[in-house]
Amino acid sequence: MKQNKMDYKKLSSADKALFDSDGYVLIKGMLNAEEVKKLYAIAINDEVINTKSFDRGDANGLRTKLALWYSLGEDVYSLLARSERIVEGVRLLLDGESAHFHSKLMQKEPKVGGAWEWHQDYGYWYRDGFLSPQMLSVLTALSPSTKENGCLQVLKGSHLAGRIEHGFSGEQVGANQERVDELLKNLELVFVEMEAGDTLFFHSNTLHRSDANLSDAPRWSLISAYNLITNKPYKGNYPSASETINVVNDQTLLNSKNEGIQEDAKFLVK
Ligand SMILES: O=C(O)CCC(=O)C(=O)O
Repeated sequence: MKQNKMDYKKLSSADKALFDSDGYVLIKGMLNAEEVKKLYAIAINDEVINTKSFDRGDANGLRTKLALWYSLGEDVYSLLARSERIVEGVRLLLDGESAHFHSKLMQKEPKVGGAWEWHQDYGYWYRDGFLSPQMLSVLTALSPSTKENGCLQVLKGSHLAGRIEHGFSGEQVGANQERVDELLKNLELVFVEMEAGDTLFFHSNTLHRSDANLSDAPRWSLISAYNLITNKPYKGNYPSASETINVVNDQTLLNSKNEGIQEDAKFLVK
Protein backbone atom coordinates (compact mmCIF):
# COMPACT_ATOMS: atom_id res chain seq x y z
CA MET A 1 0.00 0.00 0.00
CA LYS A 2 1.33 3.45 -0.89
CA GLN A 3 1.87 5.64 2.11
CA ASN A 4 0.83 9.21 2.13
CA LYS A 5 3.25 11.95 2.96
CA MET A 6 1.42 12.98 6.10
CA ASP A 7 2.06 9.58 7.70
CA TYR A 8 5.78 10.13 8.06
CA LYS A 9 7.30 11.57 11.22
CA LYS A 10 8.89 14.98 10.94
CA LEU A 11 11.06 16.62 13.58
CA SER A 12 9.51 19.63 15.30
CA SER A 13 10.89 22.69 17.03
CA ALA A 14 10.20 20.90 20.34
CA ASP A 15 12.50 18.07 19.17
CA LYS A 16 15.15 20.65 18.31
CA ALA A 17 14.82 22.18 21.79
CA LEU A 18 15.37 18.72 23.35
CA PHE A 19 18.37 18.08 21.11
CA ASP A 20 19.88 21.42 22.09
CA SER A 21 19.41 20.89 25.83
CA ASP A 22 20.00 17.12 26.15
CA GLY A 23 22.30 16.39 23.21
CA TYR A 24 19.91 13.83 21.75
CA VAL A 25 16.30 13.31 20.75
CA LEU A 26 14.51 9.99 20.29
CA ILE A 27 11.83 9.78 17.59
CA LYS A 28 9.57 6.79 18.09
CA GLY A 29 8.34 5.10 14.91
CA MET A 30 10.45 7.11 12.49
CA LEU A 31 10.18 4.09 10.21
CA ASN A 32 6.95 2.14 9.92
CA ALA A 33 6.84 -1.62 10.50
CA GLU A 34 6.95 -2.46 6.79
CA GLU A 35 9.99 -0.26 6.19
CA VAL A 36 12.00 -1.65 9.06
CA LYS A 37 11.08 -5.22 8.15
CA LYS A 38 12.31 -4.61 4.62
CA LEU A 39 15.56 -2.94 5.72
CA TYR A 40 16.40 -5.60 8.29
CA ALA A 41 15.67 -8.49 5.89
CA ILE A 42 17.94 -6.91 3.28
CA ALA A 43 20.66 -6.13 5.83
CA ILE A 44 20.91 -9.62 7.32
CA ASN A 45 21.16 -11.17 3.84
CA ASP A 46 23.49 -8.55 2.37
CA GLU A 47 26.55 -10.40 1.08
CA VAL A 48 28.49 -7.20 0.39
CA ILE A 49 27.91 -6.00 3.95
CA ASN A 50 28.96 -9.40 5.15
CA THR A 51 32.26 -9.37 3.30
CA LYS A 52 33.02 -5.73 4.13
CA SER A 53 32.29 -6.02 7.86
CA PHE A 54 35.08 -5.98 10.40
CA ASP A 55 35.36 -6.43 14.16
CA ARG A 56 36.43 -4.01 16.85
CA GLY A 57 37.64 -5.47 20.14
CA ASP A 58 36.42 -3.93 23.39
CA ALA A 59 38.47 -3.59 26.59
CA ASN A 60 37.47 -7.15 27.59
CA GLY A 61 38.39 -8.66 24.25
CA LEU A 62 34.80 -9.14 23.04
CA ARG A 63 34.31 -8.29 19.37
CA THR A 64 31.65 -6.06 17.89
CA LYS A 65 31.01 -6.18 14.16
CA LEU A 66 30.28 -3.36 11.75
CA ALA A 67 30.55 -2.24 8.14
CA LEU A 68 31.24 1.44 7.39
CA TRP A 69 31.07 3.24 4.04
CA TYR A 70 31.32 6.82 2.80
CA SER A 71 29.29 7.04 -0.43
CA LEU A 72 25.56 7.44 -0.70
CA GLY A 73 23.96 5.48 -3.53
CA GLU A 74 20.68 3.88 -4.48
CA ASP A 75 20.76 1.03 -1.95
CA VAL A 76 18.08 0.89 0.75
CA TYR A 77 20.37 2.23 3.49
CA SER A 78 21.11 5.28 1.35
CA LEU A 79 17.43 5.72 0.53
CA LEU A 80 16.84 6.10 4.25
CA ALA A 81 19.88 8.36 4.77
CA ARG A 82 18.69 10.52 1.84
CA SER A 83 15.02 10.52 2.80
CA GLU A 84 13.28 13.84 3.24
CA ARG A 85 12.27 13.12 6.83
CA ILE A 86 15.84 12.32 7.93
CA VAL A 87 17.62 15.04 5.94
CA GLU A 88 15.12 17.71 6.98
CA GLY A 89 15.48 16.59 10.60
CA VAL A 90 19.27 16.85 10.37
CA ARG A 91 19.03 20.29 8.76
CA LEU A 92 16.78 21.48 11.55
CA LEU A 93 19.07 20.15 14.30
CA LEU A 94 22.32 21.39 12.73
CA ASP A 95 20.76 24.71 11.72
CA GLY A 96 21.62 24.56 8.05
CA GLU A 97 22.32 22.54 4.96
CA SER A 98 24.01 19.29 5.84
CA ALA A 99 26.09 16.65 4.11
CA HIS A 100 26.55 12.94 4.69
CA PHE A 101 29.85 11.89 6.26
CA HIS A 102 29.46 8.11 6.52
CA SER A 103 26.99 5.35 7.27
CA LYS A 104 27.50 2.11 9.12
CA LEU A 105 25.64 -1.06 9.86
CA MET A 106 26.20 -2.12 13.45
CA GLN A 107 25.82 -5.83 14.07
CA LYS A 108 25.88 -6.67 17.73
CA GLU A 109 25.44 -10.41 17.64
CA PRO A 110 23.91 -12.45 20.49
CA LYS A 111 26.36 -13.62 23.18
CA VAL A 112 29.45 -12.24 21.43
CA GLY A 113 28.77 -8.60 20.48
CA GLY A 114 31.25 -6.46 22.39
CA ALA A 115 30.81 -3.21 24.30
CA TRP A 116 31.55 0.32 23.13
CA GLU A 117 33.50 2.41 25.60
CA TRP A 118 32.49 5.95 26.57
CA HIS A 119 33.29 8.28 23.70
CA GLN A 120 32.14 11.26 21.72
CA ASP A 121 31.92 10.77 17.97
CA TYR A 122 33.70 14.09 17.59
CA GLY A 123 36.58 12.52 19.53
CA TYR A 124 37.11 10.46 16.35
CA TRP A 125 35.92 12.98 13.78
CA TYR A 126 38.19 15.78 15.08
CA ARG A 127 41.05 13.51 14.02
CA ASP A 128 39.42 13.06 10.61
CA GLY A 129 39.81 16.80 10.03
CA PHE A 130 36.45 18.31 10.93
CA LEU A 131 37.14 21.69 12.49
CA SER A 132 33.86 22.02 14.35
CA PRO A 133 31.49 19.64 16.14
CA GLN A 134 28.54 20.78 14.00
CA MET A 135 27.84 17.14 13.28
CA LEU A 136 25.46 14.47 14.47
CA SER A 137 24.55 10.80 14.20
CA VAL A 138 21.22 9.30 13.25
CA LEU A 139 20.80 5.82 14.69
CA THR A 140 17.84 3.73 13.55
CA ALA A 141 17.15 0.47 15.38
CA LEU A 142 16.62 -2.41 12.94
CA SER A 143 15.89 -4.82 15.78
CA PRO A 144 14.71 -4.07 19.32
CA SER A 145 17.40 -2.46 21.41
CA THR A 146 17.19 -3.19 25.13
CA LYS A 147 19.32 -3.11 28.25
CA GLU A 148 19.73 -6.88 27.83
CA ASN A 149 21.17 -6.75 24.32
CA GLY A 150 23.40 -3.75 24.96
CA CYS A 151 21.38 -0.69 23.96
CA LEU A 152 23.02 2.69 23.54
CA GLN A 153 23.59 4.68 26.73
CA VAL A 154 23.96 8.45 26.65
CA LEU A 155 25.03 11.00 29.21
CA LYS A 156 22.32 13.62 29.03
CA GLY A 157 23.67 17.12 28.41
CA SER A 158 27.29 15.96 28.00
CA HIS A 159 27.52 17.62 24.56
CA LEU A 160 27.79 20.91 26.47
CA ALA A 161 31.09 19.79 28.03
CA GLY A 162 32.85 20.32 24.69
CA ARG A 163 35.34 17.93 23.16
CA ILE A 164 37.10 15.66 25.63
CA GLU A 165 40.53 14.14 24.97
CA HIS A 166 40.35 10.60 23.60
CA GLY A 167 42.90 7.80 23.76
CA PHE A 168 42.91 4.11 22.93
CA SER A 169 40.79 1.72 24.99
CA GLY A 170 41.18 -1.84 23.65
CA GLU A 171 40.97 -1.32 19.87
CA GLN A 172 38.56 1.56 20.34
CA VAL A 173 39.11 5.21 21.01
CA GLY A 174 37.68 6.19 24.40
CA ALA A 175 37.12 9.51 26.19
CA ASN A 176 39.37 10.50 29.07
CA GLN A 177 38.07 8.44 32.00
CA GLU A 178 38.73 11.04 34.70
CA ARG A 179 36.48 13.53 32.91
CA VAL A 180 33.86 10.88 32.16
CA ASP A 181 33.81 9.88 35.86
CA GLU A 182 33.25 13.51 36.92
CA LEU A 183 30.49 13.99 34.35
CA LEU A 184 28.86 10.75 35.51
CA LYS A 185 28.53 12.28 38.99
CA ASN A 186 26.63 15.26 37.62
CA LEU A 187 24.70 14.17 34.56
CA GLU A 188 21.91 11.68 34.06
CA LEU A 189 22.84 8.34 32.48
CA VAL A 190 20.07 7.28 30.08
CA PHE A 191 19.67 3.79 28.60
CA VAL A 192 18.09 4.44 25.22
CA GLU A 193 15.82 1.45 24.73
CA MET A 194 14.35 1.42 21.24
CA GLU A 195 11.80 -0.49 19.21
CA ALA A 196 12.78 -1.47 15.69
CA GLY A 197 12.02 1.60 13.56
CA ASP A 198 12.77 4.17 16.28
CA THR A 199 15.47 6.72 15.47
CA LEU A 200 17.86 8.54 17.78
CA PHE A 201 19.48 11.80 16.67
CA PHE A 202 22.52 12.63 18.82
CA HIS A 203 25.09 15.40 18.85
CA SER A 204 28.71 14.59 17.97
CA ASN A 205 29.87 15.64 21.46
CA THR A 206 27.28 13.57 23.34
CA LEU A 207 29.10 10.96 25.43
CA HIS A 208 27.77 7.50 24.70
CA ARG A 209 28.62 3.85 25.19
CA SER A 210 26.97 0.46 25.14
CA ASP A 211 27.36 -2.82 26.99
CA ALA A 212 28.21 -6.14 25.41
CA ASN A 213 25.31 -8.18 24.06
CA LEU A 214 25.22 -11.25 26.29
CA SER A 215 21.57 -11.95 25.46
CA ASP A 216 20.08 -14.28 22.84
CA ALA A 217 18.79 -11.40 20.74
CA PRO A 218 20.78 -9.61 18.03
CA ARG A 219 21.01 -5.83 18.15
CA TRP A 220 21.33 -4.39 14.65
CA SER A 221 21.22 -0.74 13.83
CA LEU A 222 21.97 1.61 10.99
CA ILE A 223 23.84 4.81 11.81
CA SER A 224 24.37 7.69 9.41
CA ALA A 225 26.58 10.61 10.36
CA TYR A 226 26.11 14.11 8.98
CA ASN A 227 28.03 17.38 9.10
CA LEU A 228 27.00 20.93 8.43
CA ILE A 229 28.08 21.33 4.79
CA THR A 230 30.24 24.34 5.67
CA ASN A 231 32.06 22.19 8.25
CA LYS A 232 33.86 20.02 5.74
CA PRO A 233 37.02 18.18 6.73
CA TYR A 234 40.29 19.90 5.81
CA LYS A 235 42.05 16.55 5.26
CA GLY A 236 41.22 12.99 4.29
CA ASN A 237 39.12 11.86 1.38
CA TYR A 238 35.44 12.04 2.29
CA PRO A 239 33.73 13.36 -0.83
CA SER A 240 30.13 13.12 0.40
CA ALA A 241 30.96 15.34 3.41
CA SER A 242 31.08 18.38 1.15
CA GLU A 243 28.30 17.42 -1.27
CA THR A 244 24.67 18.44 -1.26
CA ILE A 245 22.52 15.41 -0.46
CA ASN A 246 20.32 14.22 -3.29
CA VAL A 247 17.15 13.97 -1.21
CA VAL A 248 14.46 11.40 -2.06
CA ASN A 249 10.89 11.52 -0.93
CA ASP A 250 9.82 9.46 2.04
CA GLN A 251 7.90 6.92 -0.01
CA THR A 252 11.00 5.85 -1.95
CA LEU A 253 12.37 3.45 0.65
CA LEU A 254 9.26 1.30 0.54
CA ASN A 255 8.44 1.71 -3.13
CA SER A 256 11.94 1.10 -4.49
CA LYS A 257 12.95 -2.32 -5.79
CA ASN A 258 16.55 -1.60 -4.85
CA GLU A 259 18.18 -3.79 -2.27
CA GLY A 260 21.60 -4.02 -0.60
CA ILE A 261 24.76 -2.05 -1.07
CA GLN A 262 27.23 -2.02 -3.97
CA GLU A 263 30.89 -3.02 -3.60
CA ASP A 264 31.98 0.45 -4.70
CA ALA A 265 30.30 2.32 -1.82
CA LYS A 266 33.78 3.35 -0.59
CA PHE A 267 33.99 1.06 2.40
CA LEU A 268 36.33 1.58 5.28
CA VAL A 269 38.79 -1.31 5.06
CA LYS A 270 40.26 -2.66 8.30
O1 LIG B 1 25.48 1.35 18.87
C1 LIG B 1 26.33 1.15 19.74
O2 LIG B 1 26.26 0.23 20.53
C2 LIG B 1 27.48 2.07 19.87
C3 LIG B 1 27.76 2.78 18.60
C4 LIG B 1 28.68 3.90 18.79
O3 LIG B 1 29.06 4.22 19.86
C5 LIG B 1 29.11 4.67 17.65
O4 LIG B 1 28.84 4.27 16.53
O5 LIG B 1 29.75 5.70 17.85
